[in-house]
Amino acid sequence: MKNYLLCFLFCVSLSDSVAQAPKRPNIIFIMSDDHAYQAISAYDQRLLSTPNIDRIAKSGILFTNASVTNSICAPSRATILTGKHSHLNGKVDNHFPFDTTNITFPQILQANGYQTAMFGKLHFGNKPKGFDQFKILPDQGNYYNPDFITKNEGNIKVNGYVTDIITDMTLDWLKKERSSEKPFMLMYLHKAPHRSWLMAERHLDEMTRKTYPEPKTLFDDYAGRTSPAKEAEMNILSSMGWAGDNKIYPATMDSLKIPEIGIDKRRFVAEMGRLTPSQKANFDRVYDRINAEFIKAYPSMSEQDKMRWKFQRYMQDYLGTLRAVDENVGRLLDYLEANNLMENTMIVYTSDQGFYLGEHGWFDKRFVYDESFKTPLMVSWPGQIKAGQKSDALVQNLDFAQTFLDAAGIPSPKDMQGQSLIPLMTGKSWKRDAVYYHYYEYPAEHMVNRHYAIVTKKYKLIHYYFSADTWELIDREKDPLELKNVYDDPEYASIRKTLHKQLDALRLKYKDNSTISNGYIDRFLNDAAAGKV
Ligand code: SGN
Ligand code: CA
Repeated sequence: MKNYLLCFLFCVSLSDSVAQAPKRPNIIFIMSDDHAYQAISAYDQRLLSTPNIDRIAKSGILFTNASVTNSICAPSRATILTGKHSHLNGKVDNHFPFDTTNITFPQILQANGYQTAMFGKLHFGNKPKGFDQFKILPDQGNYYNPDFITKNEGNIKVNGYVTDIITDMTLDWLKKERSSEKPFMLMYLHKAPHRSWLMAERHLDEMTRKTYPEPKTLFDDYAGRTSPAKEAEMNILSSMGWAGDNKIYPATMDSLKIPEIGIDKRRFVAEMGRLTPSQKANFDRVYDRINAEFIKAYPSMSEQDKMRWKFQRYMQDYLGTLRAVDENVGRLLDYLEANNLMENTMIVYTSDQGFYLGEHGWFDKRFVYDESFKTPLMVSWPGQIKAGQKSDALVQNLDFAQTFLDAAGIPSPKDMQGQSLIPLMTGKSWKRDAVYYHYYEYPAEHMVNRHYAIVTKKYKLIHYYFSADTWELIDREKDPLELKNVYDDPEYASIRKTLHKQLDALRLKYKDNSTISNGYIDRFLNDAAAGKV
């Protein structure tokens, strides 16, 4: 704590000199929630065209190996803000409030003369520090007619669609509140495409008629890996709700005698209950059609057919929410262009983690396997970052804080654990051979066992350690679909030994000796006893 403060004061004391430096850049951090890189056309054209998000990649750099340190929402956000791994910033899981004694990069930027604002999803259980303005969703927020916690107006409810509203708020701030005297740092944080995947009314007709290619591993039987993959509760067929997720009416489920998965029907009813009569009429029209077709098809469906049907419905809704994200990113970029704000602005597009779009039969995230461990990342900064670059460097969400401080010419606190990406993005030398990963939220929704891992460009060495105690070694080059654990294969004996050594060194470097002792389990059990989980 003392260190944080010392560093904070040190950085503040720099503000006088730094404030005079010419042209400190504006920083716009755009982040969506659960946006898989497979659903961005700059990465992959099979699923969705995202021409506006792609504009950022085209005018800057696209990272193909960006990853998170802990693939879950609030912990990822805490790592982004603090530049520290979860075990040091304390936000190991989604359940408990963020420790606001942490010093975050927005606080440092603000103290050094930046105007700061945040709009959208934070998911911390408390208000952000270091912001001149904020309007944030409480907890996960809602897609329709959402509530907001605001800095100056208390709690408000705004009618409309969340992705449009967050953008309206952001543009309003740029137009009416932005100071021409100061550089700004703006966090523009979408709720979409988070579950329960409600798209904007204007996309319903078009997006619910599309079909999508299935991933190669949709019918993964998890045979090649240790038990956590099989035990996770995120298989589309067995864990995705017919009502809450796929929008089959509870009455349709009853008439077809389809068993409910979790509190699936209640989730659907609650979502629909938020709609205004005119919004509801639009959804009813589309859902009536889907239900009528389903009632005809269901009696002759095999288990494989059901999986295929659910996958298609999932893709329609998930990708449907992203249509509005892309349109709204376009609105923001258009505004910046029209107002000469592109030139001296660093723009980042990323997600709080990746997401499974049917790979391994899954939805959700949490695992260190690629689709949730990796996250989309692209950065533009005209004049500083050359357009049209691609990098496969092992960068992480851990690096944002130091990157932004570096861009502003402010030294980073010594206890931040990332690395500024500016040398890398501007063609100077930058090196990292391996990254560290640690996921904790178990037992919890989706039941992904705790694990930590070292990831290099060639291998992953993973230790699952709570409900199971198993090791996995994945050869990323030979087995890009990550289906085969070669930990006990004699051919990999020496690689295994080297990776174990590297992993030990990385845990030491990042000061992580925590496994079950992080206290999460005790808090979880207490919460469960109090009926909060
Ligand atoms: C909700 C979702 C989960 C999701 C978590 C965490 N269930 O609980 O599927 O894993 O959020 O997501 S839901 O039925 O309530 O939609 S995170 O992005 O916030 O970490
Ligand atoms: Ca998320």
